[in-house]
Amino acid sequence: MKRAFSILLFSLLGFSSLPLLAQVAIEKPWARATAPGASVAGGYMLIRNRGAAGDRLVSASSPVSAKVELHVHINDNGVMRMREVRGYDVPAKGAFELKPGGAHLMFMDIKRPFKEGEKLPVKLKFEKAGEVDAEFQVGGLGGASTAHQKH
Ligand SMILES: [Cu+2]
Repeated sequence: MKRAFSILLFSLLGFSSLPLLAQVAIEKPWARATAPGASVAGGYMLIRNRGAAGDRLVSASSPVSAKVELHVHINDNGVMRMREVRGYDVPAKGAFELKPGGAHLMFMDIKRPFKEGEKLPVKLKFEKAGEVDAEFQVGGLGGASTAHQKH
C-alpha cells in the first residue's frame, strides 16, 4: 500500500514538473567565420518548440559583439536587403529556421574576428521559455557572406 502511494506520488511529481522543462530547443547553432576587418557576422540555427503554445524569440546577446540583432532578408524589387525585426515566432510543436539568405542573427561590432572551429556563447531570450543559452560553432567563410559586408 505504501509502495503504491509512493509510485503515485512520484508520477504526480513527474507530471507537475513537465511544464518546467525547456520547451524550446536550439539545434545546430553556427556562425560564419569573418574576413579580416569585418565588423558584423551572421548566426544561424534551428529553433524547435516542443510546447503546446507558440513562443517567440525576442532578443539575443553575446559577449563577443556589442549587440546581436534579429534580421530577415527581404526581396526589394530584386535586391536582397536585410532588415531588423522585433522577434521570430516559433509555432507550437513546430520550428523556425535561421539560415543563410533568410532570417539570421546579426552580431554587430564584433570584438574580434570569428575563427573557424571556435564556439561563441549566445544568450537567447524567449517570451515564454525565458533565457536559453546556446554555443554557436563558427563555420567556414561562405560565399553568401558578402551581403553582410554591406551593412
Ligand atoms: Cu543581417
